[in-house]
Amino acid sequence: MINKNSPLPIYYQLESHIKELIDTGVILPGDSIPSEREYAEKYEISRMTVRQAINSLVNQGLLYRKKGSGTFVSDKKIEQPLQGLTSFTEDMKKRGMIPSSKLIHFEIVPASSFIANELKISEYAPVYEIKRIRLADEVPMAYETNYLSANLVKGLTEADVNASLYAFIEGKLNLHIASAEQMIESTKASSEDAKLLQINKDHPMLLIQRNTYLQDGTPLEVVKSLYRGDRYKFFIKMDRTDSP
Ligand code: 16G
Repeated sequence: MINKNSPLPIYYQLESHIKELIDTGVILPGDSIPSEREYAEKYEISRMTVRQAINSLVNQGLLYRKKGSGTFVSDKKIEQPLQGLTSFTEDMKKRGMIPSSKLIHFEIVPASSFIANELKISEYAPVYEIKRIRLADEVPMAYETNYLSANLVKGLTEADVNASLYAFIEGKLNLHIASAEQMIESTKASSEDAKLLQINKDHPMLLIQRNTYLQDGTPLEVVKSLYRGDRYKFFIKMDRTDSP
C-alpha cells in the first residue's frame, strides 16, 4: 500500500489510500479512522507524514476531527445542479430525502430601500420577511431569508411556508415562476447562524443570493440562503457556445 521506493511522496500515498477507502465505501460517514500513531506504526512512517495526509483530507472536507475523540469520515456532500430553477423541497425530494423547515421568523414589514429596489415596489410597501432553517432528513442544511411583496403573494401563512413556498405560489396563487439570478460566495457562520444550524461559529458556508422573477418579469422574491459548505457542492454543465 505504501511503497517507500515510489517517486510519489509517502504522505500522498497514504492520503490516496484513505481517499480510496472512503470512495469505495470501505469506511463510511461517521466511521473513525485509525490514530496518527497507529498509522505511523503500521506503515513504519513518521507521525508528521501521517498528519500531513490527514490534514489534507480534513482540508478537503473528507474527514473531520472531534476534540478528544479522534478523526471521522464526513458525510458526503450534496451535489446541487445550478441548472434549472427548483425549490428546496423539490431538490431534497428528488434525492429521496425528507425536506422540512423550522420557521424562525414570519412577519410583514415595511420594505427597506434595498428590498424595495430589488422587488420594484415602493419603499415601506409591505413585504413578508421569512426566516427558515431548511432541513433534510432532519439535519439542518441551510438558513434562508426571503422577502416577497405582500401585495403580490397574497394570503401567505406560516403553514404555507412550513410546507413549500413555491408550491403555494404556483399551486394556490397560480403565478408562473419563470427565472432567477443567483450569486454564490464563500463566508463563515456567525454565532447566530451557528446556533441555528447546530454547527461551530466560523464554519465554512456558501452564501447564495437569489432574485426570482415571474414570467412577465415581475420580481417575486429576494432570497439570502446560507448553505453548509461541508455538505454542499454546486455543479454546472457548460458549453463553449453558451459564453456571453
Ligand atoms: C430554494 C431557493 C429559494 C426559494 C426556496 C423555496 C436556493 C438558493 N434558494 O431554497 O429561493 O425561496 O427554494 O423553497 O435554491 P420551498 O418551496 O421548499 O419553500
